[in-house]
Parts: sequence; structure tokens; C-alpha cells
Amino acid sequence: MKIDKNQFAELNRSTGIRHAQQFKFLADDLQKQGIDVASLVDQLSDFQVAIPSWALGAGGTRFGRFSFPGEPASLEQKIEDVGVLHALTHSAGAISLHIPWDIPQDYTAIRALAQEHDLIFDALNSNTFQDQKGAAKSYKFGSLSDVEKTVRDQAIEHNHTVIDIGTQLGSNSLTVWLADGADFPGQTNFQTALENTQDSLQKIYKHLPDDWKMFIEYKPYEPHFYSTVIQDWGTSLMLANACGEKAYTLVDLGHHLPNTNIEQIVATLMLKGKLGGFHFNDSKYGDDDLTVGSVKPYALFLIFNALVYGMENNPQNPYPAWMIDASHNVKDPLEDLLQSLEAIQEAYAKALLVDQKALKTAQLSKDVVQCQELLQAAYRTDVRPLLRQARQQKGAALDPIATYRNLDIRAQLIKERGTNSVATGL
Ligand code: PSV
Ligand code: MN
Repeated sequence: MKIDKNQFAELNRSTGIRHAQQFKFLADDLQKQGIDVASLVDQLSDFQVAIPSWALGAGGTRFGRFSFPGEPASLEQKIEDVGVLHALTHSAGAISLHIPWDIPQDYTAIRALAQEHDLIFDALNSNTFQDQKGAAKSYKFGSLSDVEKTVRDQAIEHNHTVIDIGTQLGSNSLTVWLADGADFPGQTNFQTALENTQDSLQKIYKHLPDDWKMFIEYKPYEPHFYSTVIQDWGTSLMLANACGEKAYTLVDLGHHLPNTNIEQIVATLMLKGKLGGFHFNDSKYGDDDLTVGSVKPYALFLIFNALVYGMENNPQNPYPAWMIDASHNVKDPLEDLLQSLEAIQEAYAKALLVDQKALKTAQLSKDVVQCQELLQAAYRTDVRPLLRQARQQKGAALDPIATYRNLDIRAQLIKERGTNSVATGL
């Protein structure tokens, strides 16, 4: 499946007139405020978010999973799906693989396919939270933190393999999300678990090629419910520091207890030059993995405001690796991802509109009301014409979801793959 952009050129033409009017109105207004609209639009079209290979099929809960017709059953089909998203939006130019769910059979062919869809391979994700077929040791009670050295060694070795696979794909980063933890008080010794984890991560780190980065993801609970070894950003940062300069913290929006001030975490990590990766999603209660921006769009904007500030003021922090980490239980996964991509771009555009100079002045003069006015003036701006303009100038669809529906892409996928295809993953 590959979309020929000519297929939606006609649709773009029919909505193009309305868009041109809306864009002109907004651009004139922003220009009067001294904003360089052309460079704003360029920043938006340059912003690329990786799509994880596990988000293209239906997700599920521990109570069940309802497959989505036409979901990709192979790595090739997953790449094609991300290709569809990228063709429609020009904002999903990367795919993030999970090993062992997505081990390529033919590296040359896989690389060529990704290139054909204008995609690169972003961070690879290791998996030591499930037992693999034929594995000598079980991760039931832990992996990198386990009390048994042979279990830790197996998990370390797996991460080495993931790095080797990534090298062959042209990727240059590894994300480690560790499920290790305990379900009951007294089950583990916190200090031993942390020390074992640090030692294991250092051994993984040693295997990284010079130009690679390692991202350490944290999460307060789940799958274990009493304690998690890497439970918060502080623990992740401590471990990253213990590994070295190529190790960073990864922030996943869903991995915080309710009401955590995530923008402050972002600001702190970027100041220290240690925010390496970022996973987008939204949530109401826990790690719900909902569509980005579907529940708390203002919180997302505030987080983006901290990210933009960091990108503009913290040269010590590398450009973060962006990824959507969402799961789809009831929506068409591709439509859901299109909504997420739009919400990300929207929050980014709004954050770029914040008058940072005026905000600093207001902060210095302790004008709290003006600080809020400035943030909310940016937030209340309808930036969608900027997003459409960014897509138009790259030949993508003015309205990605309408185009996806108009071209009946899901029906085409079902025709190709059948109604019972099952995506690999949890
Ligand atoms: C589990 O919470 C999780 O969603 C983590 O966020 C990882 O990034 C992802 O799974 C893949 O391992
Ligand atoms: Mn994540």
C-alpha cells in the first residue's frame, strides 16, 4: 500500500481556496505582531514525530483486545502504514521498532522500503517485560534488576542485540523501558534492585556505538503495583548520569501520577541537558495511552512551552527524539494517529507563538496576570491554518482525516490484508 500524492491533489484543490483565505487572515495578523510567519511554517513542517510499530494495530486492555480489520501483520505492512501517515501529514517521517516484535528478515529490503516511504528508523525499543520463546530465563520477577545474575545477563544481552539490529537499520538510539518492580511490600530489596539495574544499564551502555544515545524511560506503576525500580524522572536521571553522556532520560506523558507538573520536569531535564526522548499520549486516570490532546490540551501546550523554551535556550540539551506512544482500543489506529499528529503540531505551533520576551518582562516585574495573559493569548490562537500551510507546502493533505476517509484507505487495507490480520505486540 502506497499513497500516490496525486490521488489527493484534487481534494486539496477543492479545500485550498478556503484555506488560502484563512491562512492569509491569520498570517496578516501574526505579521502585524512581528512574527515571522514563513519561518514558523517551516518549523512546523520540519517537526517530525516517530510512530511506534506497536501503535498501528489495535491495543487492548488486560481484559481483552479487539483486533482492527486490516491492521498490519508484518513489519513491511507497518512501514507502509507509517508511510500513509507521512504522505498525508508530512509529520510522521520516522518509525520506532520494538524488538523482538519487529525483527527484520532482510535488512537491505527493509531499509529500501522505509526509504521509499521517506522514513527513517528512530529509537529501537528493547523488551524484557515478556518472556521470549525458547529463552533460558524468565522475567517474571525482573530483568535488569533481577536477583539472579543469569537473568540480568540475558536481559543485557537482549539489549545488545537490539543495538546491533538498530545499527543495521541506520538508527542511533535505544530506549529502555523497564517493567521491573514488585507487587508486594518486602518482595524485593529496593537498594539491591536499583544497584543491579544501574550495573546492567552500564553494561548495555558500554555496547553503544559512539554516535548512539540511550534513553531511560520511567513509570511510577504498572505492570507491578507496589513498586517500580525506575519509578520517576529523578531515578532515571540518576541512572543516566551513572551511565555517561550518551544516556538520557525519556519522558512519557502517561508515566506520571495525577497532577504531576510535567512541564517543570521538562524544564529541569533540559537545563541539565538530559532530556533525550519524549513520548506523547494523553490520559485521564493512569497510563491510558489515549489520543494526544484528547483530554488535556492546555496541559500539552504548557509542556510544549517548556520544550520550546528548552530548544531555544538550552544548547546543552540535544534535540529530543519525539514519538507517539498511544494505543487504540476503539478507533481506527491510523485515524487516531492522525488526530495525535495534529494535536502535537497544534500545541507546538501555539508554544512557538508565546511572546517569550514579553513573558520574561512580565515575570521580572512580577506581573502574574500578564504572564497568564501572554500564555493564553498564544493558546487561544487558532493555529490550524499554519498547520495546513505547512502540509500544503510539502505536498501533503490539507485535511488528513477527510482525505484518509475520502480515499477509503481502510477499505483498501482490508482488501489487501483481510479482516482478520493481527498486528504483533502485546
Ligand atoms: C509501557 O508503558 C510502554 O507504553 C512504555 O511507555 C514503552 O515506551 C512502551 O510500552 C513500549 O515498550
Ligand atoms: Mn513510552
